[in-house]
Amino acid sequence: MSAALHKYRLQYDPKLPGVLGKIVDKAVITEIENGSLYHDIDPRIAEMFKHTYGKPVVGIVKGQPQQKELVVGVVLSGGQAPGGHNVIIGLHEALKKCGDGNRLIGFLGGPSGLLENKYMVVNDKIVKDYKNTGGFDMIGSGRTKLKTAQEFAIVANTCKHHGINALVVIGGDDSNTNAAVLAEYFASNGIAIQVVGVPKTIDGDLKHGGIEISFGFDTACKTYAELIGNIARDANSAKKYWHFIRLMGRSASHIALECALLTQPNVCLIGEEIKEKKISLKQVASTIVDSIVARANQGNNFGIVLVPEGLIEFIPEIGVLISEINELLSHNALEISKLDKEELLKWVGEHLLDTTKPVFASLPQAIALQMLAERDPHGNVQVSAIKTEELLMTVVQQQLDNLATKGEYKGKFNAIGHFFGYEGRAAYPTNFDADYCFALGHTAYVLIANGLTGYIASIKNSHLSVDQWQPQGVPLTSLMAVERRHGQDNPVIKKALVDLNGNPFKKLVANREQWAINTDYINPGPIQYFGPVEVSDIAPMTLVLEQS
Ligand code: FBP
Repeated sequence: MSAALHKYRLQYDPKLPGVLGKIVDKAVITEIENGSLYHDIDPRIAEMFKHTYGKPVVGIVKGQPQQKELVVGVVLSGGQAPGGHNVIIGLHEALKKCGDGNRLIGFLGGPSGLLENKYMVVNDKIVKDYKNTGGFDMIGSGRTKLKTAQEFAIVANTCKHHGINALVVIGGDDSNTNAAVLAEYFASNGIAIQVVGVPKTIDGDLKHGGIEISFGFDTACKTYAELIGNIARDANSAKKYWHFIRLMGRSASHIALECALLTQPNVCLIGEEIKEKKISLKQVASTIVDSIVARANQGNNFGIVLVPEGLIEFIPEIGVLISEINELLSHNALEISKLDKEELLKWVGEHLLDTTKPVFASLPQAIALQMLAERDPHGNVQVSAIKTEELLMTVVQQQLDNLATKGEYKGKFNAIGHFFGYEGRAAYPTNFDADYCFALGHTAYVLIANGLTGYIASIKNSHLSVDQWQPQGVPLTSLMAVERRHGQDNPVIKKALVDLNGNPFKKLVANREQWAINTDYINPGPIQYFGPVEVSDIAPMTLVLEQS
């Protein structure tokens, strides 16, 4: 805690749009949009959320001072994302500005803190060391999913015990799904506790019409891009390694795409494209092989390949295999729990459909085992534990060996695998994330003070300068779909995947043939917190390309 940077980050005052900075105590909501919001929503969502469905997007304008005294609970949920502390501090500051009796209670270790009533009162003393810092260590986080009516009742009791009027859930798609379900539970049971979400995830996939970006994406991508840029420069200096770099992001490839736009690697695979075009594992490997051969012909036996961690699920034959394994594991949990690793491999191999058996059998054993690892509490396969870069390195090596036997490849292939994920989740937030999170915390306060529930805080025009940001509230049910998880149909917030018609992907497509052959790497360098705004206050490239 004593590093010089830490001291200077504590002194940074996050910027706020006027309506939140100067008049937060008089901020009221105004309806912005309703009609078009629910066009594509599965009709079952209206049935599942009878009390919270169908509300409008709301904006924030100047009105009358708020009167009510508020006790607010806050919980961090899911994986770390830089900026989470600033959401809490933004909420705390707004509560402080708007009433001496207002209080903020942080539940510890994620949603389980609500079940176990583990908490701390957030006050000036607590927050003083956390302003503009990364990580979630102020109150901790966790992945507990609140599922049963019994758990919801416990949460209600915990909140009543503290006199809580509203709960703020800072989380990704799964956690905000939890927030929506909890808001509906409270509303349908006549419990006067509001629930408001805040969009968090480095994955960048909690992004829909009303939500332009989730916090943490910017800092995580800039951290990875620095590392990729350094590796690319090392590769171009030593000229002897191909680096296969897998990047976090669970399903969506937003992180890989943003990092590619920032660093210009030789190959960047996009899971969504591979799924759409039904590209097989062999064909994915041949794309890389084409670049390796072309570069070897110029004497360049080195290069950079970016691999999104969710790629494995998007390769059609492996996606089918994973869905089948998900169903098998969820329907036979008891039988499977008694098996050791070898027995489990054999059991799954025997119980798969005849069409998928050969795909499973063709995988290196280590990868097959990684695919069978325990699902997370939301039923997701843990893609961060599957070493897709190594699978690709193996298949690429096989294809190069074949070409070499035919005399069609004479280069040298030395591959090194990397995985960047945890390295970026607790970094000091960029100025963009620091400001964005502080504004989201204030926005959550305004939604609560105006009596809303089942909403998520968001900022419109976030690609522009902070004075042009427009805070708003988006109804959570407008983001929802019905999906199959744990072998059942459940309401979930749709993950926003890479849009193949969107500007960021088009920019990659326009350049990737050149990047595959040339050495056009960009080394963006480390995140800058001070200095000219062109280096310290840059919005994520994906956001800028999408919004402009
Ligand atoms: P959230 O969706 O909760 O923000 O987490 C995202 C993520 O960082 C993914 O990129 C990654 O696959 C996963 O969490 C890793 O989970 P864990 O922290 O449990 O290892």
